[in-house]
Amino acid sequence: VSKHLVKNLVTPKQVAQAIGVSESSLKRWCDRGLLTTVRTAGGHRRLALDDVFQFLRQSGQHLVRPELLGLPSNTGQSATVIDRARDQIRDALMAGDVDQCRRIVFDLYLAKQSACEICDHLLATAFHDLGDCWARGEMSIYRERRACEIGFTLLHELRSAVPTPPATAPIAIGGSLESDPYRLPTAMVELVLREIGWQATSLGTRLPAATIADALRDIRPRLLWISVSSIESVSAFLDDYAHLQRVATENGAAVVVGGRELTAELRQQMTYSAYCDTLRHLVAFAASLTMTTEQPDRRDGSDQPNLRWVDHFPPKQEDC
Ligand code: B12
Repeated sequence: VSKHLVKNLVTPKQVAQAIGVSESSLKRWCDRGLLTTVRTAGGHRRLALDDVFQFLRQSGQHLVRPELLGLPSNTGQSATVIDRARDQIRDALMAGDVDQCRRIVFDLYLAKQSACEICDHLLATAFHDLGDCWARGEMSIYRERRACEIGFTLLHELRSAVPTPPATAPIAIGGSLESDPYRLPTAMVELVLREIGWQATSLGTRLPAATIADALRDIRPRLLWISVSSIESVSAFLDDYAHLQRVATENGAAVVVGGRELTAELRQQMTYSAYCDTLRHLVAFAASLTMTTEQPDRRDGSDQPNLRWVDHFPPKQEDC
């Protein structure tokens, strides 16, 4: 991995060789606006890695030397359908084969699967399987922990591949409360919101409610997510959550909750803008928050005022 990959910038030569085209072809694509170049302080042309990934997804160009973009050299040779990749990634996670995992994830991503689908249908499912293996005593704990580290790395890498949200994009923050160490769900929420153009930042796990309240006041996001995969004391959780929900509402943020511990019984004691049991539901809800444009009423063609989708403020309770 070159020093530019660390900064998520690649040279035109790297990209041309990775795709197997001449530098002049690449330059033509840049001139036609298919790829954007930036200049380094020293005046050299560079391409942003997320831009290159979006170009590859849209153009369907194959990588002949994927390693030049930091991907395993055999990228492009595994399944491009999630169903087929599921068993492969579970086995690779169990074996601690990070390169194979990366290849599976990026092959799917380059074949236009969304990060959201990859998280919901590939990674989450693989981790559920790993949990079942662990529970049956068929897998030593170190394999599970190692798989988590790999999962976290992959989410981070996918985060670099999705387009960087514009500075004007709505802001979302979130994480898990004090008794909850589960890192993958909140990292997935961040990734998926970024994929649909939100400036999303996961604050991490095991957060005291007071510090999330500080973040709400300091950052004033449009959306707060709380991921709930583990609860030590139900009453402490409900108190913390109620406090946060109040602060969020006072600061104009919708609250989205999700996670395996949120039983129907628990949810009945909580107020939230949306409960989502998959990331796909989150995408639909987040999109509804930003849907403010005039929608033409095509039903009768009359000159009645257009239907207008407005922000859900004050946030209303909704099960997505
Ligand atoms: C990895 C793991 C751990 C790791 C986590 C490491 C880390 N830093 O993240 C560690 C080592 C901490 C751990 C510990 C324990 N674990 Co554990 N763990 C798992 C495992 C294998 C994967 C968890 C995971 O990340 N899944 C992937 C996520 C992404 O999937 P998900 O939670 O379903 O999330 C999806 C949706 O729910 C939704 N979603 C989730 N959150 C949110 C939030 C929002 C806002 C939205 C919109 C959507 C959303 O989107 C996601 C994508 O679809 C699970 C198995 C499983 N079924 O998940 C067991 C599992 C959860 N663990 C289990 C157990 C028993 C434990 C321990 C009690 C073990 C022990 N004896 O010490 C401890 C408890 C720790 C605690 N304080 O709670 C059991 C729980 C059983 C039960 N009925 O409660 C499971 C189910 C394993 C099993 N099959 O038995 N664990």
